[in-house]
Amino acid sequence: MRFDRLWRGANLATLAPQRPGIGLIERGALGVADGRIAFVGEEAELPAGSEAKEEYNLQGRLVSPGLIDCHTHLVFAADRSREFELRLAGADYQSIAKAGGGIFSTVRATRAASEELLLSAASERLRALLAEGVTTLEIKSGYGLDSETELRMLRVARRLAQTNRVEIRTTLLAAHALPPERERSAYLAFIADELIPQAKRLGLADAVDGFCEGIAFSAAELRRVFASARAQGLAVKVHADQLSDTGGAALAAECGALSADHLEWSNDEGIAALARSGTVAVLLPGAFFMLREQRRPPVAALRKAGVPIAIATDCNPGTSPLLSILTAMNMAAIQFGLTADETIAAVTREAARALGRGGELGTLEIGKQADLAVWNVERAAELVYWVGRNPLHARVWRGA
Ligand code: DI6
Ligand code: FE
Repeated sequence: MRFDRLWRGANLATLAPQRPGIGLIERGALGVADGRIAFVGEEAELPAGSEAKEEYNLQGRLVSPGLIDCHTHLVFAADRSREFELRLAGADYQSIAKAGGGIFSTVRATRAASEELLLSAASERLRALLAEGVTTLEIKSGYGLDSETELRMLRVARRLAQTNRVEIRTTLLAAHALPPERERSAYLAFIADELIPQAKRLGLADAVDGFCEGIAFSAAELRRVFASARAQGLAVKVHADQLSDTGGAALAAECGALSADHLEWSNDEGIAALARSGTVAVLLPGAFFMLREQRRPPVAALRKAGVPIAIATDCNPGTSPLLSILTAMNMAAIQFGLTADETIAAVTREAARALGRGGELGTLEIGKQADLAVWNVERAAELVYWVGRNPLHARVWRGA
């Protein structure tokens, strides 16, 4: 076989579903051609006469699929450290939002920010994620709540993908909160009938998300938004049951959502429905940590029902100013009780599914995009174990 690049002497965390655990192959080799994986297996099984333009001996380093951060709000203006101070002094998140702070303070700042300013702020955040081996991420809008700013946020997300070696999936989250100047049903009609078709026409959105919560929108209200998304051929994602049980999981399943995210308060019927619809549960330990939540997502029930579990940073200025997917992994294991193997699958194979990219990304299998992370660790569990160590040795995107 002829490869563009060949890595030998690797421990491969393939995440191939037919192998147990993380699908470890010791003394492995991985060859790429035209940006895709062309060989993955034991070095001893490399076909005789294999040649590569470039060859590396990894001396026992671990190779995993490039990490996937499947839920971020990376594009926004201004931080919310002032509100953080108020919360440290005893205020709570929902009352700050009700008093016009919270999400709305970021909306005001983001509306006032130029595209270039949003781009440079988000670029810096993106660099932190890439430095930890992230090769794909999702970015949501949701701090504009008007067409001009929502589309500007999505354009920034698209531009980030043009200037960095990374894949970015974009999600329209206009249904994040009701803007103070709008009437509820008129705003929802505007999202469903104008903004979603416009974002689709401009090629700016891959998916549509909505915040199903007491302080945001009800399941009944979001149904109309998601129906429009489906009609436009866009995927659906749902912020579901984060602060209370509002039937978000069941709504996600009903709308054929790729993912239902947060899920701290999801009930048993909702979980059963997610299992039936094949919707991925995206757990967000950063928000749980920052809000000092007490109620954990129902990991045991999700596991028992066979719902795939992903983890993401939820990077946002209000509830999860977290720019480390590795830290999110440790938090998910410690706070939510995931095993190390589940945690690694949650930021690779399952995160790819949460973005509708499971066919192309998230495992080391022949034919998939050659997005890899090479780690200075002997054992994969170290990726979950260390807090604040970044053992990334190299990041490979599309084979290079
Ligand atoms: N859930 C969250 O935790 C964030 N959005 C959401 O839907 C918080 C957004 C913010 O406070 O800025
Ligand atoms: Fe979020």
